[in-house]
Amino acid sequence: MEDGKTIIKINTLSRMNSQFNSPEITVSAYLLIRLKEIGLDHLFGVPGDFVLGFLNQVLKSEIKFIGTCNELNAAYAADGYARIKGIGAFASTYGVGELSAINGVAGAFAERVPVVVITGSPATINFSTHSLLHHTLGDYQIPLNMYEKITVASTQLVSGEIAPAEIDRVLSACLSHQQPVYISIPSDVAMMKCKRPTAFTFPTHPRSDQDALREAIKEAVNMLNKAKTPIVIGDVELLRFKLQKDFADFLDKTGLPYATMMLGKTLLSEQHPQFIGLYEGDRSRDYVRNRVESADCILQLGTLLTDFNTGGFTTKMDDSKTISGNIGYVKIKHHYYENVHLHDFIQGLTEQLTQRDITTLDIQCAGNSCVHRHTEPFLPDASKPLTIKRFFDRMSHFVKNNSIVIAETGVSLFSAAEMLMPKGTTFIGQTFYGSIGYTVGATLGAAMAAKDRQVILFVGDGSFQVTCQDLSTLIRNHLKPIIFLINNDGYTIERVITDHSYNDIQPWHYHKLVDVFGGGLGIDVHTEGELEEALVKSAKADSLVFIEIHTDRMDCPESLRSAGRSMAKTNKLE
Ligand SMILES: Cc1ncc(C[n+]2csc(CCOP(=O)(O)OP(=O)(O)O)c2C)c(N)n1
Ligand SMILES: [Mg+2]
Repeated sequence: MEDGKTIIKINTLSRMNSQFNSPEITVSAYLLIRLKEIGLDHLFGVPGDFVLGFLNQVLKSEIKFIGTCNELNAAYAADGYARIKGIGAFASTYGVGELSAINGVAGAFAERVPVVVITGSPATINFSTHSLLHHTLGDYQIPLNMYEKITVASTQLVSGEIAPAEIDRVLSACLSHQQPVYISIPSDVAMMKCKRPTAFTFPTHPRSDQDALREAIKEAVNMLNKAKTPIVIGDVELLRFKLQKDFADFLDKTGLPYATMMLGKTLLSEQHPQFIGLYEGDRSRDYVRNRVESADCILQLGTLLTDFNTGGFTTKMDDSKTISGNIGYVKIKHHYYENVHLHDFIQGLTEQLTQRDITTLDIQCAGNSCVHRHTEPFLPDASKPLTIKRFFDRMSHFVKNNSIVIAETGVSLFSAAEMLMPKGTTFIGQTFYGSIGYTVGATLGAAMAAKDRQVILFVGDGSFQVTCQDLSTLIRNHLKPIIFLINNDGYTIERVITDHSYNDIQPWHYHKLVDVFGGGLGIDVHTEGELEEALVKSAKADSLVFIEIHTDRMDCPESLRSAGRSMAKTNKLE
């Protein structure tokens, strides 16, 4: 340890390093070596003249460039990749490219996903002459200024001397905050020489204020020990800050039951015997809602109380019974302990709490009460038109252990959230920021990050129309996700708020797109029997599979209707 930081030597430091035997390498090579060290194997992006120098160096490196059809999808792909691998990145050109990606980066900022934005900008001289080059906006600082709002650190590299320290500073911030960062490399700086990197210093967890930590743990342990029906709610910060193991150890030691919120879905395997299901206020299943709301002590760990997480702010968790541990602070009842970090807090609780008698804790495992139960047999009625309920019932039998399930905002997200995921399955949804079209890019990223895992995407027709081009990138890279497109003739999630003609879209023959884009198996499904046939064919296919599911326009889960009612109210549409 040195200054509270752990030095981790990485032996991959690196083919690129040895490619050039001089004591110096280029700024581009320095950045690429660092990205490789922190776990990046693929870089998404779209070329443009200002970034070509950097991309030429990418081609010589150990990092593979994956071209996408547009920069927004590159950002979504980097986000999906980062959710699996712990880091994601994309490269784009100045102005037109990077600004196309901005919505994808904003989503990563909101949901705490570590994405590195690399933009190739005009040569440094142009920043002082303000020459009216293509893609510029007159003021050369505008893109950087815009990105400053949605990143935790940003830099404009100006020379080979300062580039290494700047790159290290920005990448450290990305990892310690688990949020996006922005690196702008002028085209001349990309090829400037700089020093070789020494081993990267990975940021470690910040140190808690020890007195505050001790006091917070003491108070929390007291409350939990006295409680007869305590409940734990684990959520997104545990995922993002990789505290799953600490959380699992805490559950093993105490035997306490836990729920997750939507953003924290599949935080641990949903087959965990202490997992009771999703808690989302009034949108929860009865048992889960009652179990949480009648608990005499609620321990929230890493929760983010967004509208979708809280069922439209309908959660009822009395502050006077609640302990809440978050990144950087603990709140107990109505007071705060500052500078108490989540990992220290969980570890302290684990040390001091003892095993409870689980027979007294009213633990009904989630499989008994979830909406789409894999515990009940599914018997298809061949001629019956498919409904959303039946489709997701079927899917709860179809998804295999260790899959990655991705669900788009809309009927897909609200339904898939109510499936109990099999062991080892990771669930991805942009449940807070909710930018439609996200999942097509995220599927590309996740499939690239985990080639050995089955990736399943549920996406609505409206969302798919936003970003569908990168279906072709999945095909181009021989990736083989199974995509279920829910064709319900438009924006059902908006129809349940208020239904007018602006929710209609042009109907496409979606399943035929695989042919247009160059390969894969496309199947059209209207009935339960056709779905069974499609699933049999998909099992035999050695390619991407695209199954278009037709359902009624207004067919959706009750949780989505409830969300619609609450959005109508919030937006004064009633
Ligand atoms: C980029 C973006 N534009 C607009 C919206 C508003 N919006 C939310 S959901 C939605 C429609 C989604 O339609 P679809 O994918 O067909 O969902 P489903 O019919 O399954 O509910 C729209 C337009 C958004 N969330 N993101
Ligand atoms: Mg739709």
